[in-house]
Amino acid sequence: MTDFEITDVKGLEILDSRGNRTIRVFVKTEYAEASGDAPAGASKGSREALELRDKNGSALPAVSSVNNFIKYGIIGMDVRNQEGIDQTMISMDGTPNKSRLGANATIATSIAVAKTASMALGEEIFEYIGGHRRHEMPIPLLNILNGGLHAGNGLKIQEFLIVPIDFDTFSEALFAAVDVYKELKNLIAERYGKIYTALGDEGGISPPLSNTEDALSLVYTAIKNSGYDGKIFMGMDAASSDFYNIKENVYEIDGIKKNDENMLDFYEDITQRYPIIYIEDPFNENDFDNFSKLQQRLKNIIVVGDDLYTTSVKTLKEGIKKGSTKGVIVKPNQIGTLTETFEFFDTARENNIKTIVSHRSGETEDNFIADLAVGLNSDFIKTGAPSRGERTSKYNRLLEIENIYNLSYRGRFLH
Ligand code: 2PG
Ligand code: MG
Repeated sequence: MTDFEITDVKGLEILDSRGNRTIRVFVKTEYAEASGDAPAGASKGSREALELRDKNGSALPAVSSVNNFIKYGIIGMDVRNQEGIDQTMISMDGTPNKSRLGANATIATSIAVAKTASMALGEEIFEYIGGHRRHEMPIPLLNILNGGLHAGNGLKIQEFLIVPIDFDTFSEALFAAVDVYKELKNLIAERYGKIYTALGDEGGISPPLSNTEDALSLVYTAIKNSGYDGKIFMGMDAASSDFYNIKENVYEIDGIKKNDENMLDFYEDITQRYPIIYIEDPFNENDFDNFSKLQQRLKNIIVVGDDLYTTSVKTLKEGIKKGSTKGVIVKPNQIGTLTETFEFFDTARENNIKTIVSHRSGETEDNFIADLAVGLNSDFIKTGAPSRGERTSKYNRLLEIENIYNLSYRGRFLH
């Protein structure tokens, strides 16, 4: 037996940040052991790999898939052979969407494998993932005001993001964004009462608004009041499949129905009046053509595909052919293994597409994506508001990495 041979694999049920059950997997070698957790989305793309759950939401079927199948497929393999281990799970599963083993089972295992390998080698996870090349700190996209499926208010746009660009270091950028977050909380308390500063699923405030314009104006006011106009920019994740009426081919937003042309005009209008640099999922998940039209019209904005691509190379290739987006969301659990996530990331990079490593709305304290973002040298990381432990665990790990390794901040170099 070598020091790197996998000696045991074990899955168990744990809770995510919404109180839903999910899976944690431990992978063990002679001298190292680490775990990986599967996060879970609320506004999922229909092409995402499937989670295994029973009808009551329990993750026990995924646990059983780890303890009764995956374990026996990968025990004895070299933990550093990420690709071989992921390929083994892909072959054992044998379906196009991980529906037999469950993408929650495979991604938690895949993450645990990478973490255990880095521990066995005595390396930081981000170094293990990215090698010893020069790393930089990603730009955080902070979701400070929540709507859509992540909140109980009437806002149709799911996420109102702030993007701190013009700062020397990651920590300066993050702490400035925190000022804006707090100022937003004050503004909402003043305007609507403190009771309305309740938080949504990703830690953003979810005030009782139903109009996009009101939300945009509140966020921009908070940026200006904090003195960061011109340094901190705005973004949004429309997650528009969730307010798309497929029968009528319209988007139901702000109390009216908008067709494709109206939506294009709507995005153009708000980008002229607010410092918006980022728009995710502006059209429904099958509409590559309107993504392309928007990207054409708004050349300086990063239009981003999340539900559009679901971290799948095959779908990304269609978007590349059509020039649909300048940015892609990278969510390991949408595809189910790290190897496939790396392939997707590399395809985006090779095509000059901006990369955004992202959390899910249902998260755990596992801070793996912080190392993933730095390891891959992604342009951005999207991991919620700077509050709630499952979000701050990622920010705190990024602060730790910056502090120890003195990495420079990408915000200065964004072009
Ligand atoms: C998104 C994500 C994360 P969910 O749409 O980008 O913010 O939400 O995990 O619910 O799909
Ligand atoms: Mg999204």
